[in-house]
Amino acid sequence: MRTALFKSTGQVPVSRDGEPLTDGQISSAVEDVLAATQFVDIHTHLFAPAFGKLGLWGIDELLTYHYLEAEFFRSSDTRPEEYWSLSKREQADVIWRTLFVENTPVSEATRGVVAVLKAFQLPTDRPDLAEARCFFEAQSIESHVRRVLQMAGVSIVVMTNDPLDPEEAAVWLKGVADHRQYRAALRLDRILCNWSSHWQVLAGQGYRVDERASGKSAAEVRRFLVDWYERMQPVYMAVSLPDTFEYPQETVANRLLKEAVLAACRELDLPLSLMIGVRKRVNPALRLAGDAVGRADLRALENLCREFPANRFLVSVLSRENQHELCVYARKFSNLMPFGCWWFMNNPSIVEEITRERIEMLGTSFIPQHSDARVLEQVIYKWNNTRRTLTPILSDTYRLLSEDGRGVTRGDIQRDVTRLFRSNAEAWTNLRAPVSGSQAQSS
Ligand code: FIX
Ligand code: ZN
Repeated sequence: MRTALFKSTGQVPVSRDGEPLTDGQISSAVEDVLAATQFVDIHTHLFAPAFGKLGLWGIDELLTYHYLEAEFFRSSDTRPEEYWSLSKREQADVIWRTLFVENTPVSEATRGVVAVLKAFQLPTDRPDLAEARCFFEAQSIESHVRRVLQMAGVSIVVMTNDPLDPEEAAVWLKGVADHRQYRAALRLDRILCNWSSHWQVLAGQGYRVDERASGKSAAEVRRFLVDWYERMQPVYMAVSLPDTFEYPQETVANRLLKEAVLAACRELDLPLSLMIGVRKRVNPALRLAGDAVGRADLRALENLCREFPANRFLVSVLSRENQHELCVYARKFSNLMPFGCWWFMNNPSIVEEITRERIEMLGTSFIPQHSDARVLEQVIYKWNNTRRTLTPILSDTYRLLSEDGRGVTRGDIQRDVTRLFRSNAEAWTNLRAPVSGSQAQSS
């Protein structure tokens, strides 16, 4: 089947909106519409060029992606501590040799690197990285970003921005130009999941907080969030929560969640993104590659949606077993928006199951995917894989509808794909609001 790669035509093929499509026409219409529609990438770890070295790109970063590091340790005798002592280039070389030369790159993450090389017409079977390095080293980041997002069919990328990361905070405090294709998301993990190690940073910045988050602490954290809202103009606030997350429960984190974060989100009209189910560092030796998954008790989410009907919750769960429950909860709470097939879920076999059950239970009222890209060029393979996986799913859906008695037009398909991959996200966040930063870069 032709891969529905994003085409740079920039316009949707002429639509014969009024004519119901025949079964034979449905699949190619779905493929065309997916290929020609620019998507919003609602969650990534990418950074706009103005953030300098915080933004990862190029072949060495692609190969040292923590997904590939986890796979590397399974196919090499190299011990983690030996690997961590290597330079970035040496790490990339040993991963390339082990996973792409000595073994066939059949996993999702290795095949993704192959797809990126192919997208730039680079050889995908060389014994070393010389030619690829030469190509990426010749790119200038501004034009490379434009080209990569255009190849991926992505118009807007939402970053993950941590005001308590000293390196990133310094960039924001110096003043950073807006980029029309990147928007911020205010990340709260250090506040909600590691208060004991970070409350002093806020105290040091003049916020009257203490370790037990007593007294005015919650109000002061809310003031901290509003201050960073002014700087970042985030489209949502976000936190990744463990599988053990419970609500209600008398904890400092839950008090700050309720009295500072949810209150600030209502004040600023922002959704809160909850990413639930991670088990951090189950194997610390693998560092970022050492995280795993646990099934969460989603009654915590049920309680939050019911107790805070004026808040909007943008939710992704990491356990496959939690996906069906998330769909059911989305049917019960219209302030709950499921999004993405997160991390260990972002594999075609599981994306297919999750997406089919979401369409069956939610229609088009959800956000099917995000890339979670950490390295710029990953959006190329992650989003074209999404187009490839979604084509048969949406085609089957429309064929069933047609069989059951309602014809489907290209206009229907365009409306649905736009809702799934753009307007659901835009309606839930500030994405439609123009960035009001100092100067929006022209690029
Ligand atoms: O919490 C998160 O945003 C996770 O997506 C990351 O911590 C994780 O490392 C990742 O990049 C998964 O794709
Ligand atoms: Zn992420």
